[in-house]
Amino acid sequence: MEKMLARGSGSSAARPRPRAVLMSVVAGVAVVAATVAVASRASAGTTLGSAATEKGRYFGAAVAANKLSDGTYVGILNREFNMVTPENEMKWDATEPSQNQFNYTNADRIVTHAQTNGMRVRGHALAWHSQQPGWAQNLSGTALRSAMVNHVTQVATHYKGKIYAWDVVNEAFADGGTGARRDSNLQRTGNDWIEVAFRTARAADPGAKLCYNDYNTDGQNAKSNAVYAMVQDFKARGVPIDCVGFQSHFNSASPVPSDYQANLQRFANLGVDVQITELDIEGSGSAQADNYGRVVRACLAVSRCTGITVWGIRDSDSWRASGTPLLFDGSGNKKPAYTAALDALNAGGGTPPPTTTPPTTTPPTTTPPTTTPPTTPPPGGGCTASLTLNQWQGGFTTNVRVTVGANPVNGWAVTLTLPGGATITNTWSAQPSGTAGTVTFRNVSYNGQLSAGATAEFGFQGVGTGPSGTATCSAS
Ligand code: G2I
Repeated sequence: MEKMLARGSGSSAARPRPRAVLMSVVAGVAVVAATVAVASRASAGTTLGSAATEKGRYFGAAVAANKLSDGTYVGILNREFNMVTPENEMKWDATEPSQNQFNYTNADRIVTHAQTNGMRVRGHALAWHSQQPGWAQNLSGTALRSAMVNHVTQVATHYKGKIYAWDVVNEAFADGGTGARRDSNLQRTGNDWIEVAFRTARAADPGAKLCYNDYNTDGQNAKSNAVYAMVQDFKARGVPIDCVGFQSHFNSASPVPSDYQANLQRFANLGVDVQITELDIEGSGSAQADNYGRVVRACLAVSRCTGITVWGIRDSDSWRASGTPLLFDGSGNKKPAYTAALDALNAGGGTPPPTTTPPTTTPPTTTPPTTTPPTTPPPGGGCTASLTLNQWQGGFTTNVRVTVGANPVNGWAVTLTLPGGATITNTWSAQPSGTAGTVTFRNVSYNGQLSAGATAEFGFQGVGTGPSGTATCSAS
């Protein structure tokens, strides 16, 4: 108020001029009105993130690691958004440029930025036909299937506990009216590649919501019907899936569908969360603003629509920059579309915010641990090993927990026998003696020295039937 008076009263501040007095009175009325409003309903959010939070949702943006040094960009990101999706940095070509050589540098920068600034992270994307590294593009059959399982396991394990939701599989259905799967090297490994990816992701990070994500599925059509049937089937058979992402890239050729909300709702009715994951709407002015308002209202009207992510921050950051599809202009100014989105978030009504049910932490198809992990260290030194098996048609992942007894150890070895026909394709955090039959897994350099009662975990995956039952553990 003092600033307003100073600006409005020119050189004479001692005695307010009539206009300044009027402003004081108007401001006083505004304060009273605001107080009444606060008393009757939740206060309006002043940013996209805070307004969405008041509706029990998040508002996110796709973020590029190389823009985190741009002050304007980071200023808007930190002020407005409370969820981030790495735009390219978690994709297969970025995280595993050579087979089994992982590079998390740029993705880690985004995750660290998010954590430091109180934002959550949507992981994007574990298995996708596009943006594969060259070595994966050249694989097929069992080799590609194993590489995919390894990739999902390694990346989801690296980010375990840090990801709100993973786009486990992206864009696996074809466009057009067939409702068929998209042809790709992954699809040619067998129709079950999607459920294998989901089961593998669940085994690696049981706390992350697992999503299927696609475009041109925003309204009811042959493609979204096919995704719907897949989700329905996964739910019926206990394949772990928690959410469906609707990319929502809109333009004049692909406008916001009239049945957008109804389509979100029918998926939600299958028992999954729905999310708007890559929103951008080409255009400008009030037409663009109206469309953004419609999208936000559709999400708010569906109680299991847990949040909205826009695919970039400023128009100049967009993959479709020429279509000026985002909420901030190239200089970082708020566009009418921003105001429409914020106003829609702040408007009354809508259904109650979604319940924040955590994903089921036990994969429905996971065999429970064959030995109960000891709650107290085994007496008299040594170690014990417990196995958790995640089995699917044709393949498995086994996680092993080593627990040290009453004396510290310098190393450990776990021996188990694989059923006939089973072959290990990949091991992490241990060194195996072989790939079939009776195999001994020894500690690697960083997890051999353990204090009394401490635990270490390692795992392996393979084709065929995985081992269950007990494993012997010996300490040195
Ligand atoms: O295509 C829009 C999106 C559709 N849904 C899945 C998203 O992952 C996808 O994102 C876009 C990124 O926004 C682009 O930034 O995916 C494109 C690739 O499919 C990304 O473009 C690529 C360029 O094609 C590359 O030349 C470039 O090296 O971005 C790379 C990194 O800047």
